[in-house]
Amino acid sequence: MPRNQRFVLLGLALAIVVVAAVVIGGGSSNATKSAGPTTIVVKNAQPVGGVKSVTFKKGGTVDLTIQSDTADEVHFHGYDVHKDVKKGGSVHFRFPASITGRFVVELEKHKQTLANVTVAQ
Ligand SMILES: [Cu+2]
Repeated sequence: MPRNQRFVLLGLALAIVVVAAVVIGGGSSNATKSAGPTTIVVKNAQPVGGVKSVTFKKGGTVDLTIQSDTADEVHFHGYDVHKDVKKGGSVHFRFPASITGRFVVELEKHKQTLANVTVAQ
């Protein structure tokens, strides 16, 4: 086999290894990272800093605290948990992240979205 032809083959083999490493590596870095305990502050019935997107890993724990200066009910959709919050009070949601999907956490009576929670593999 001529020398330069061998280099071409070597180059091709190297390219395949690099592509495989990128594909495999990319797959593992896509794994869900859990946000951990997260707090959302509500002022005048609005989430401070805007509507947050929070991700929890399936099989882990959803841990979300809402501190509110507005009395209302906080509704965690999908898991369908309702908790009343007093003016100046807080509510704590903590349960197993068993259902995958994207769920709205809403200040129910004000029909205000506080957070979009994603539970993913
Ligand atoms: Cu709701």
